[in-house]
Amino acid sequence: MKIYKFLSLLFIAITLLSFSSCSSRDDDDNPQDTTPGNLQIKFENGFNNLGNIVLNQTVQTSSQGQKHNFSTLKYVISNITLIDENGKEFRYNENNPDKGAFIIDQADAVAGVVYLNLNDIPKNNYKKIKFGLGISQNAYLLGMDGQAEFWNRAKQKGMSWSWAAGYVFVKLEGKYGTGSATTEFMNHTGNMGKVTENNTPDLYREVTLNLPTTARVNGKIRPSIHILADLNQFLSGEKPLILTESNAMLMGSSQHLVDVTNNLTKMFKVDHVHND
Ligand SMILES: [Cu+2]
Repeated sequence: MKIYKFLSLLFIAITLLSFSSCSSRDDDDNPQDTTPGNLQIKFENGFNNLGNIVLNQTVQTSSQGQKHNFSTLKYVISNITLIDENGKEFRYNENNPDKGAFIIDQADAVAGVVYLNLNDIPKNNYKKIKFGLGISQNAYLLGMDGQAEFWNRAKQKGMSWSWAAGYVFVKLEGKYGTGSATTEFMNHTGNMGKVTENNTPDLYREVTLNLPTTARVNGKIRPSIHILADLNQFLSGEKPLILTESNAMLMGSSQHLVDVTNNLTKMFKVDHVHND
């Protein structure tokens, strides 16, 4: 009986040893371990000199001296792409709005931050992030059936017109004025349906941002890319804009909204990356 007891103890010891050598092998540095990971993206909407935007509360003065605030601040992000150290791209559900498009709504912000959680990201060290502001024509042209889920979500969030017109890309509403912000405005940007057929501007824009530190995605670390959006770009951007009676209530892709789009395209920057 004693020899059996000894053998079974030996067996347990060997099993334990092989387990521990196994677990020491799937370290972060093991190139053989290709377990995909998750990634979080944080969007923090603010005025760079005032901090987070509180809807109906935070009042900013534009470079042209106009007071303004926001009651609604929403935009669509899609076609998120991660670029590694060698310039290789991972495209997250490209041109598939049901899985790869998101609505950033300041009303959903928790302590100033709106969170996106992406799953099944290939293990890699990423140096850049690229994303679309709005919905690309390639995605829109899939038709309503090709994006029924996201189209419904957009509807619920007030980020759609009729299907023929399509999505609202950026929805800004609030008040503006000289001495104080008292006059209502609404600037809703977006494409007027099929832009080539309708001969209208395409307001979909892609933004590429460098990461100040590498985002190390693997099975154990879920990095978080913390993006700041500086809404000063709206009126005080590359092209300073003044809200007037003629442009304060606009929807679509007219020239003022093209200007707004071009300004907003420059509002994003990655402030920092968390690797934990
Ligand atoms: Cu952060």
